[in-house]
Amino acid sequence: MTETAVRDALRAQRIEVPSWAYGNSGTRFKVFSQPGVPRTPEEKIADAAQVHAFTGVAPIVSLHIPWDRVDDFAKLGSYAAEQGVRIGTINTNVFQDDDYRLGSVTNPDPRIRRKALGHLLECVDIMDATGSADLKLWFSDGTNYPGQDDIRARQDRLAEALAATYERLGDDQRMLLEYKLFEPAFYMTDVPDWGTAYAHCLKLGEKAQVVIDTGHHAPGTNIEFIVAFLLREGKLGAFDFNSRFYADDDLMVGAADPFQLFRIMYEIVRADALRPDSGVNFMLDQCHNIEPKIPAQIRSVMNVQEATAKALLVDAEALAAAQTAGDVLGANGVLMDAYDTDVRPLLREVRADLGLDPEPMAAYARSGYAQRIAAERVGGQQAGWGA
Ligand code: PSV
Ligand code: MN
Ligand code: MN
Repeated sequence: MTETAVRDALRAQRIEVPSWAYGNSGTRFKVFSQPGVPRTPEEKIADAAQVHAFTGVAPIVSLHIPWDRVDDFAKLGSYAAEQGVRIGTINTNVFQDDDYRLGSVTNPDPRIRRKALGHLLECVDIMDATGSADLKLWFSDGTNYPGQDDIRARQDRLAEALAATYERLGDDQRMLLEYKLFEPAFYMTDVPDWGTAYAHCLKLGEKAQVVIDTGHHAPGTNIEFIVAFLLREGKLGAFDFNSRFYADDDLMVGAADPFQLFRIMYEIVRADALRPDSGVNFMLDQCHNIEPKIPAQIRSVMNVQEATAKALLVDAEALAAAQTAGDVLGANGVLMDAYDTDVRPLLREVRADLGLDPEPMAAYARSGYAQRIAAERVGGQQAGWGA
């Protein structure tokens, strides 16, 4: 790839940020409050707009319903536009009500299954109002003990709810099915892995695709293989980016393992799936429990940019030649050369080309926004509260 093509690709890159990253969060032991956190969906969008203002590549904000429920979603869309961003994926939530103790769409009780499906369909109504193209489905459904419920019957119930939701989608809308190995269910999860998600999506049709949340695998899983496979099958719909040392840690992407992020982005570049119109959506799904939230999102966007820049710098011709020749060390060396490149000067130039400060973290810190919101906002919400 020529240097111009690399720069063009980096300028055109798009990363979606989650509304919930700006609220207070924590673990089951403690939710820490921070000064200035948003009290409303509008304030979350305003904070997200800061991330775009300083990086130039994050103009889309994901909503989570009901955490971001408002009376008038079209109006929220207009508000986002005034802030210089737009509303993206609508994330469903069938996991926080008492009713969902034994599951949502796979619950043995048909009344609760109907309630959960009602929520999924309502989220498509919201997409109609916001102009969103993607519905993200994550189910906490599963069981804690062997014998607790019938694994096969639960798959049938899941398939039924997915089919009903799929039917409701408009022509330009997709549903994205996210899998997760465990948690909150500890024995069996109804959508535990990419294979299960893929099989359901394949049956549903073209508008159903798989979401890879990078924190949702067993330790040691080769995530870039899953990326390559799903891309080849045209079934990779989106990423929830974050990083993890142990389980679903939701730490900043690229913090725990920048090399893994590079390997993932290399498969994206290899499949020409970086383009904003490729059908792959790159979203952050993170919680900033102890660090300030807006800078953490800016840092995360920069981490994705750095991994992407390195992936774009892989000498594809040299790599193919070494692979064809069976030159194991040569091929590995080509990849590592790209990974070992310091791409920060290149990214500074890309930002300057976009009319931005080359150092987004420092520029945000100087802007005074953090001090302003701390003074203006009292009683900020916990992420996932206010439903
Ligand atoms: C579940 O762990 C998950 O990754 C899903 O994407 C949820 O919607 C999200 O976290 C909530 O933060
Ligand atoms: Mn996720
Ligand atoms: Mn998660």
